[in-house]
Amino acid sequence: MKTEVVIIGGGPSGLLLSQLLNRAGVDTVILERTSRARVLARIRAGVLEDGTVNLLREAGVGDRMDREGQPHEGCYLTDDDLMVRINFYELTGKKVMVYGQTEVTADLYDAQDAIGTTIVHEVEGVVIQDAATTAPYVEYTKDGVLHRVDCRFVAGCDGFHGVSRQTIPAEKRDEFERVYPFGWLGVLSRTPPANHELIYANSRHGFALASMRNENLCRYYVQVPLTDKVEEWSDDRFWEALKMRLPHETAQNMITGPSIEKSIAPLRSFVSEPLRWGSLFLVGDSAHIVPPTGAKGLNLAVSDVYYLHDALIAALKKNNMSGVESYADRALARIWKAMRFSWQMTTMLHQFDGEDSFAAQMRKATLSHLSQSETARRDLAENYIGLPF
Ligand code: RFL
Ligand code: PHB
Repeated sequence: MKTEVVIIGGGPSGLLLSQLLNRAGVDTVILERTSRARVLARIRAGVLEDGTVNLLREAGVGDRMDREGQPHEGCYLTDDDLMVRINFYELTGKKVMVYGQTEVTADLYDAQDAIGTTIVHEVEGVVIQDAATTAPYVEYTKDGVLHRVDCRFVAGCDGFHGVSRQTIPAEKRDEFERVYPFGWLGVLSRTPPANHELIYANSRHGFALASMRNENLCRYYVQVPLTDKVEEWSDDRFWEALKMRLPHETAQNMITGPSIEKSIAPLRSFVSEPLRWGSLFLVGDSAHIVPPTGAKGLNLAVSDVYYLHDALIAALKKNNMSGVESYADRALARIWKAMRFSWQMTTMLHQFDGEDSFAAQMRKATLSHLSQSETARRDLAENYIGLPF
């Protein structure tokens, strides 16, 4: 096979990149390790930044999002019973969209089907060859048969555990990492939301988040020790822990029900540089991970795609390599700011094991300051709705 761009990974970054490139007449092949059904079964992000929403529309995949997604003008940060509303719309003129990553991915697969792009599922043993040259190729095995795709560029959209990042020689990579000493236990339930907007809750019992997908589908999280197992968390135990962390009134009025999904995810901040190695580019989770507290993971993957699609179209259609040359710097400048925001939100809202009594007072003071200072709220709002691409 021969194509212009091989995309490793058929998650949201790979699919969106393929969608934008094909619409501009650039030919792609996506290689995905699992089945489409498994990609679509992942419950992950829920909040889309303003820039993400616009790029999805531009990619021709905004219709269902605009019909079924919920624009949110604000969210709440709480500290026991103190509720601080961050009014994004008043502070920045922008909103976010509550629309699940699962739906975004489903819309992208439908759009790719309509264009008729090549997506090869259930590939094994992907190896990127000659990445440092201008004639790379990718080998993979499918149903026991070895295949080869020649191309001009390779986009590594294969997530944190993919092969793309590892293709860059270890001695050429700088990795920056912070592992947090807790995880998030997430539950999905067919119940009406506890509140009409998201609540990020700091409390003496630890962090909790009340989020949603629609009027009858909720996503809730509580901070748990990394040693906890999902099996140790019955639905009853989960609801009890959640209610202790949310403001009293919200907890009292909340409707609970059986969980339809329950999982624990560890929290980490991670960046690997460089993002480019010759003809190979790292995109999304393959290059960076943020803790979910700022709702930035998926949105950051989308801004990488924005920079890269532009660069590849210019290179392939106009023989202009300037975007390719500047991709890493442009993307990293935004990545590090989202890293900072996600780390700051995580630190402001979580209890750390073995912390001193001073730390809890700092969280309280930060939330109290937010409640009193419009400047502080504006800063948070600007970052939450997403820094410009
Ligand atoms: P993905 O979604 O991990 O997709 C990568 C794809 O590559 C495939 N793959 C390979 N394919 C071929 N060959 C290989 N060797 C391969 N290795 C891997 C995988 O099967 C997969 O289909 O990365 P992408 O596209 O960069 O998208 C990034 C987002 O998915 C991610 O940033 C967010 O989901 C992060 N994240 C969250 N972000 C938010 O903004 N808000 C959230 O609430 C939120 N919750 C989460 C999350 C991530 C989680 N993870 C990673 C476990 C909750 C969880 C549990
Ligand atoms: C979610 O709805 O899954 C969600 C929302 C906001 C976050 C993280 C997760 O910050």
